[in-house]
Amino acid sequence: MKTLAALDVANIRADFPILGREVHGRPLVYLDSAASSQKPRAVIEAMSDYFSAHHANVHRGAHQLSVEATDAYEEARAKVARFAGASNPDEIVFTRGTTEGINLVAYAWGRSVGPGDEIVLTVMEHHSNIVPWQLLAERSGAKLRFATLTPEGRLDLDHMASLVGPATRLIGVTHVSNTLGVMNPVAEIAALAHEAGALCLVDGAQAAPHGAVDVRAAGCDFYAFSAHKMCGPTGIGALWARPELLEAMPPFQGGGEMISEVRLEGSTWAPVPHKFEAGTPAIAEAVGFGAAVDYLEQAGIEAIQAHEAEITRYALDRLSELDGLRIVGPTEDRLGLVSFTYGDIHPHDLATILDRRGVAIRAGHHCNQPLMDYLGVDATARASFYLYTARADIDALVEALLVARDLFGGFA
Ligand code: C6P
Repeated sequence: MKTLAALDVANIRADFPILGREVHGRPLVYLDSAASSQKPRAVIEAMSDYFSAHHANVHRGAHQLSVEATDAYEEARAKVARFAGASNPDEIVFTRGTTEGINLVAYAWGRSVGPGDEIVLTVMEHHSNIVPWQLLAERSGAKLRFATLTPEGRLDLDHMASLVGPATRLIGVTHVSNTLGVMNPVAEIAALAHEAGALCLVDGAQAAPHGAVDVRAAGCDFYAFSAHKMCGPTGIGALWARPELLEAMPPFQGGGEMISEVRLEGSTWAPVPHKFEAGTPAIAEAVGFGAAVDYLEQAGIEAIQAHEAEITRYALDRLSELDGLRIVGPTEDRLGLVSFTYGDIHPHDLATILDRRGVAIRAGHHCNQPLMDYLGVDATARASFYLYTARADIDALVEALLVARDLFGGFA
């Protein structure tokens, strides 16, 4: 049996320059990777090297630098395609991130949606996978329907199935919830969509960083994710789509790069994926995205997943020792993040107190307002983990939470 080499967290941490800094005079304890991960030196240097030695615009010039920039950009696309399990780099459209990927689908594919059509979503969706569909519903007259949760805080698949019918055109679902930390069975959901003659879009923003993206295994039609949550830069992400859908869909934005020919009477489009990449793209960011994929693969996706499972278990165990702490969502099988409330301390106050001790967590609705409404809470605190998270980070979190409780004079 193949044994898995454990992640060398001390070595991994040394790759992330920012983890060596202090905040308010204390060592940084970064527990906000689900909002955005930190960047390893390999990514920072790849982008710096690109600007120092290779930069020019892509797909335009016949000169050497333009050729080098184009090669670097397209090489990054091939790496991202391989990481996502795509069959071909042309199935990957570079976007500004998950949000833009979903907007692209809601706008371009959404042109075929009309009155009487239905889009099925879930109450645990991030605003990025709700608002674009609300805009589409306004434009088209289509109706949105929302699947609810089981009492444990997982997607209620039976309820979702009851919403799907002949009017359903698409099911949009998050692969991993950014508040509940649960992973949804996307292959099963895609099959449900296909049985009804509908499509399935997966929001992979919180799954891709953990190496959980395999578009073929997911069996879905669209899969969107962001580089900045997976060790890459901000301003770039990927939308994978089935090639025939990319061929059939009209463009999203118009401009340079996305055309074949432009005449005053009308224009024709560049082949996919360029049809969906109007204007000068984020070239250095694509290079950084490719370097991030290399970095994660070198660290070892399975080793990262094993480390995150272990650290999440440790966090759940340590947090459950605290009186007054309530985990929001399931207490088992969470992927890399824990949301909680603590006594009657408002999560924003909690985050501020923790910050004074160098501990960075997120507090608020996490762009999940409908989920907060559904759960009957205003906000939660959230600690999220990644390949560089050490047990000492969790211990520092627990210690800081005890300090916060004492500051508030304990709980009734
Ligand atoms: N969630 C969080 O702290 P962008 O901003 O486009 O890179 O990703 C949007 C997005 C979409 N779906 C899910 C499930 C997400 O978690 C996010 C980003 C961050 O939870 C910022 S709100």
